[in-house]
Amino acid sequence: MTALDTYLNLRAFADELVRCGVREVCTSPGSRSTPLVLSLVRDARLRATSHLDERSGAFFGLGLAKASGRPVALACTSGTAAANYAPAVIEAYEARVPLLVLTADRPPELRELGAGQTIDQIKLYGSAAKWFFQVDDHPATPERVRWLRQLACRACWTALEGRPGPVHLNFSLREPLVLGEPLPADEPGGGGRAGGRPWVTRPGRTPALDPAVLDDLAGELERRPRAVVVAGRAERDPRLGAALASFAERAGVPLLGEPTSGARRGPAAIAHYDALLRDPAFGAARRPELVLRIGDLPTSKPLRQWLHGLDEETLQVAFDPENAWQDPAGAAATLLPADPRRVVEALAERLPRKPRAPGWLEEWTGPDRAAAGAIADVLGARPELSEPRIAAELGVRLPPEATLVVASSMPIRDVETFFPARPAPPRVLANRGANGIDGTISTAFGVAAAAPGPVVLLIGDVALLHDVGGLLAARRLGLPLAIVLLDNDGGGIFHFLPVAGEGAAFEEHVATPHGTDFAHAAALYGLAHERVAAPEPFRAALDRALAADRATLIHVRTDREENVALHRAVWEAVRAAV
Ligand SMILES: Cc1ncc(C[n+]2csc(CCOP(=O)(O)OP(=O)(O)O)c2C)c(N)n1
Ligand SMILES: [Mg+2]
Repeated sequence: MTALDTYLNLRAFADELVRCGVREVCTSPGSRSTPLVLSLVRDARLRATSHLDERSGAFFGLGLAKASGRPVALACTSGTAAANYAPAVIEAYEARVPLLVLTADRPPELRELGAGQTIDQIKLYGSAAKWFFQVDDHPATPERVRWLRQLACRACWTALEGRPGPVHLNFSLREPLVLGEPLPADEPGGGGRAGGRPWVTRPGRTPALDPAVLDDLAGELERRPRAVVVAGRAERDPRLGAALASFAERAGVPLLGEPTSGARRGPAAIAHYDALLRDPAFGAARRPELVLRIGDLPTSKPLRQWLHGLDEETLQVAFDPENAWQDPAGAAATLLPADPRRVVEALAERLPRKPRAPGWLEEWTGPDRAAAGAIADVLGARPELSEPRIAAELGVRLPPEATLVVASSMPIRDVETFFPARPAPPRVLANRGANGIDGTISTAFGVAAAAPGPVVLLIGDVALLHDVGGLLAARRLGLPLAIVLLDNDGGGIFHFLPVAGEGAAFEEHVATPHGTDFAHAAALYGLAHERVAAPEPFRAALDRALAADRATLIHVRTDREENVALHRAVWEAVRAAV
């Protein structure tokens, strides 16, 4: 086994990834990974970004994969380096994002013998990897090179098909790790297939539409015209939101779409369902006959409780093309393994000209308008910038070509509660597979590297500190990103929970105030820093950040107690108005 063998094998592997549609690789530094990293970054068709910290690098790759819809390759060295990929691998599994996790390892004879930086990397990510394979080294015979091409295809297609997710290949790499001579142009066996085709193609990865299923669903819709559409996070198909909106409008049924569904748009959209459904009487008076569920279950607890509380008279049908089984209450009677966009487009064509349940949609749109008015009154009466106000401002001001990345905790909830419905909303992405607050900065920079327009991140202070090292991407990769930091000096979300009554122990160990001066973080990592306290300066700072060619931290100070009081005032005003 020579370095030439290693590099011939890995060059074919990298070439095959490109043929399968991979365009991005995120590397992290190390020695054992040298042949793997050099083979990937020397393929000029792959864009390579470098990340000091594997945890950030993996979340960056996750953001790239989410925004682009393509599998992204990660490559790192052995030991705890590989273990630092774990949070992003878990999120990718839960959120069903295709990743190719390529880790370097020592050959078997050096394992469990005290060799440096060597840990057990076999199945390191457990059940979070869709597929694990141990790639041992072998001379670059024609058979071996062909097998590596087949392996690369299998890794890519496995990451993409069915329930998408991460695959993990662990490469044994033997010294010498550097090739002292030029790599010959010829490949043993003659190279890949003609015309740049992958060695193995695997068509038909999306489930086909079964006409019988469509007939059944059309029949149910006819029998049960008082239907609602509930749409949660569905990031893989950017055209789904518009299709849902036109279907709901044609059918005359309310569309309860979380902004991450892309479906908070059109005249049937009910933007303020979270506030409305906080009043149990509102939901009780509007029991639907049919619920069509699309994407993940939305975050809103009142919506979840309402869905879970509907009795068996209501038929709940959940589209589940990715085998996600998003139904913790066991309320869905049918899980459809079909592409929801193709189904609603086909269903819309069969609908009568006039909605079958006249007045049903208006039972929702009237209160939604009243809720919007009540919210605007409460927020408008306060001159200062609040967390809800920021979410509402972003919902109105972000251009359609922008992408908003939303952190877990209150940001995702405020965007769900306060984003208005719009004809063409910006794309909204969030790490909601495991609801972690980790890796959010890096994910947003990954999105910024792939999104066609400007990218904004809405994030809390604890989440920012958790991934503060992710800010390095601003300087090292020169990526523009507008970070809107809601700094309430701790975890504001916990003030909504009973634990908030637990005094000093709550404050120190749950809320975790830290007193960080974020201007220093901006200075350390080379971001512009703007501190704003009122709506007009916020809008101006946002416009500047959207136009800038560097990353900006827009810093808003808020107060956790006041934030709870404001949310309660909003909910009360909505209840009174409806
Ligand atoms: C990795 C991880 N650790 C802990 C948690 C639990 N958690 C949920 S929200 C939160 C606080 C977030 O605070 P911040 O980002 O400031 O947002 P805020 O609650 O103030 O809106 C924590 C620690 C989590 N979701 N993920
Ligand atoms: Mg906070």
